Amino acid sequence: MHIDIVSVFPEYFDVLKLSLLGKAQQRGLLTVTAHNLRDWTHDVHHSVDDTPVGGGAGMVMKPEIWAQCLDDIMGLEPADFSADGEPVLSRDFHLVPATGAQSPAVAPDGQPTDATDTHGRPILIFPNPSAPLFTQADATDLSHAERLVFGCGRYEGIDARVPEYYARQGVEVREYSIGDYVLNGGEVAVSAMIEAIVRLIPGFMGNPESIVEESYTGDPLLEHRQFTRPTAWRGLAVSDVLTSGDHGRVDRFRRDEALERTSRIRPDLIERLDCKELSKNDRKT
Ligand code: 6GU
Repeated sequence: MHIDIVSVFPEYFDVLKLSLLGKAQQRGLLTVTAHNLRDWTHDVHHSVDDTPVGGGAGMVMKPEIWAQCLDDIMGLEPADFSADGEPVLSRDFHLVPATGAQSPAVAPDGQPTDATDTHGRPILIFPNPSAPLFTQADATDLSHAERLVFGCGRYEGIDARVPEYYARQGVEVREYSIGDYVLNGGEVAVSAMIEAIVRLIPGFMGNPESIVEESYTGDPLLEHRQFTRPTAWRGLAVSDVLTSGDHGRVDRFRRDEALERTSRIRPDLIERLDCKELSKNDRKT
């Protein structure tokens, strides 16, 4: 998988070099390029925003700069709007090799420089607090993509025509929120999404079972609690069931705890549970 990220704070994504994500990059499972949106500005002040049309507080990120940047990264040519009025919708676009954000998609002779399309069609993703929630199902889905491009907005967001334009060009565009709270910009949201997606790439995790058992995968229950030794610590003991060595009882105990915790902490998840997902023993609980 190759991931491009566009942000006015590309250094923010240095954290992706750490830990398991960094190892995945060393092992060649993943490449990440963080681009500075200001590299696509032409004015002395490198300004990327302007006041909102229709008034209101804050600033909105300018569409031209975003489009020049995203065109370059995705190897798209600007659609031709020179003809009178009606936009020309072009659905064919050629992709540049993922390493060369700056490399031209089209050689001087007009031929695409990379017809092999090694990184597949990109999916373009914009973090947006007003968009649908990003879920584990989205992470699983996106973990199969060969190429993702994230555009991080700041201030009051990016001019809404930018995602609209790329969708019209035939690009798969998605917008996601990561929760019902407001962040200053898309960077934290994009980091969270990338971590959720990349750990699902086959070969990423040392122990693939740890993915299967987690909350939100398999059935949508919160996970049971986990303990390690010592079994008695500072006046708190682990349940005898867990030390009994009886795997059947341990499984039942954990399943009951998952059901109980989910009903108490996230009743919305229980309401969404398909009855088929509950076994006969579960219903007794
Ligand atoms: Cl995707 N962006 C911002 N700015 N705030 C958020 C968010 C995204 N998701 C939740 N809050």
